[in-house]
Amino acid sequence: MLEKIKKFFSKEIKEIGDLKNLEQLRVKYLGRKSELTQILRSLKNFSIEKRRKIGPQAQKLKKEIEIILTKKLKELKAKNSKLKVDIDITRPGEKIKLGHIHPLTKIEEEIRQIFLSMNFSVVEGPEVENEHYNFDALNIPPNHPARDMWDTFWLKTQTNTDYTQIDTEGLYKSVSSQYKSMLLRTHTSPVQIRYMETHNPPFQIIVPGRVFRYEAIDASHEINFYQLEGLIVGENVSLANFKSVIEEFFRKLFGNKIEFRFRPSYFPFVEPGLEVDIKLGKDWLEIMGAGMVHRKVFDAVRYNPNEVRGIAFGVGIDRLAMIKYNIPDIRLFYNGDLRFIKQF
Ligand code: YSA
Repeated sequence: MLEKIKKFFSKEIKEIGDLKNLEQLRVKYLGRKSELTQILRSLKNFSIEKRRKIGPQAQKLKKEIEIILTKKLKELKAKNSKLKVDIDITRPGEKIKLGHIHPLTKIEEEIRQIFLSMNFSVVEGPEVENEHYNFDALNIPPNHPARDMWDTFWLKTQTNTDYTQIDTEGLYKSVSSQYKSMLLRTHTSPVQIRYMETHNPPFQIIVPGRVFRYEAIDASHEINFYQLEGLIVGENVSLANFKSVIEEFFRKLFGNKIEFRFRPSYFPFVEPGLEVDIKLGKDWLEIMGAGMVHRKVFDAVRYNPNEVRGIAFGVGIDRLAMIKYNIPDIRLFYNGDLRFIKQF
């Protein structure tokens, strides 16, 4: 009898596919009116011998059936919960939030691509610099009046006290030829020196990067902004090369409508020096300093000034972005207003 119950149960459980049928099966085999329950209940009417024989077997079968039913119950529940996730087409979709690329990142990438297409290599340098690379090697020795062109964030370092001191007028004064005062770079030009120290001409590079100046903020000046340095060094490099590179760069970045002009200027690390302005409405906006690399700069990196010539430029990336995207105030780039960023 028990064998028969076991056989039928084993067969039927295999065909169960949902919770309702499983419950019916449980009632059929373990319910009050089930054959097994009847057997267990009638044990008391059996002889002792029979009771001893059938009792444990019936209990064992009951346990087995319970275990199998529980296992099946778990299986069906797990299947059901998976099904719900997969097929609940009434659930509202989740909106995917897309980030935006900052306009300065966007224009920098575009500028990189333009110069890469003109065979320039992209180089980077440190934002925390020392006085030697930011000034001295660029022909701006201590106390040179041109240092005032770059209002500097100086950093307090231990080496400062070793090699520099504050003089009677409260000015920073170098007391050793090996001084190494640290600062936040005021322009990307120090990377010119770093690159030339470790590479031989001919080459043409650009250096995009963040720079810092301790100066008053207004619509076109920030204390933290971005520059792109350019440097071409070779045997027959001239200002004509500079003009053609810059013209092509502007045409690729702004299209043919842009109006710009070259104007004589002064930087200690070039001779001659010039600046480039772009026309904005009725006004001109200064965007770039440039010139022929000064002999003293070549001396500092141990190039022979009689053998090589170079042109260099430093352009404000923020100003280029202001022109390209028609942004009236540089501060918009840095105030973190998402309404502004989301337009790009
Ligand atoms: C000049 C000659 C070279 O051979 C190479 C590079 C240079 C540029 C030089 N290193 C320099 O920094 N010149 S600069 O002070 O006139 O700055 C260059 C450009 O950076 C400016 O034309 C302007 O576009 C941008 N700039 C300067 N100060 C800024 C600024 N942009 C935003 N905020 C400021 N405070």
